[in-house]
Amino acid sequence: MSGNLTFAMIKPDAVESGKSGAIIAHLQEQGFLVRAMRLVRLTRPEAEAFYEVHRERPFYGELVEFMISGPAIAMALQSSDAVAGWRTAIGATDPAEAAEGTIRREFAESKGRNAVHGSDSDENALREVAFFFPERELALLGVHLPA
Ligand code: IDP
Ligand code: MG
Repeated sequence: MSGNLTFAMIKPDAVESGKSGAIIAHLQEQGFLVRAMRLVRLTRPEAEAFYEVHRERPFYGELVEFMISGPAIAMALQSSDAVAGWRTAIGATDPAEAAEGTIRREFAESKGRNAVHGSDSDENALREVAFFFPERELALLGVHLPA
């Protein structure tokens, strides 16, 4: 069964260029509910850990540098089938390949500086929400992650 929560991030390129408001408006219009949100500045160890799965990829160093280059916005989003729904809404990794109407097509600069993040599985969505939001804060917001 697919869960109703996913983890999203507005990446430093989009925050820096003032696109956060438009991206949040867009996702809310598409029916995603913001259940938790925080402006964050990732440390190098945090960015390295968040993207640990890509450590051996050639773009890892560039990705980490980009993710620590400025503030980002971390969000827990709710919708039915949230992980797949949000991946569809953001579009392909490379904005040049992203479908018309997707967030990356509209707001991303390049394959690396691509405006938004979306979890790729329910398991990673829970891991990523927990990475950014303390359990106590989630509980106060009425968000309860499965154990
Ligand atoms: P995803 O964000 O669409 O899931 P992944 O393949 O998981 O894409 O890559 C994670 C992030 O790494 C991408 O969103 C992008 O910021 C960056 N990235 C991926 N491929 C490249 C590349 O070829 N050059 C530079 N950065 C890349
Ligand atoms: Mg990915």
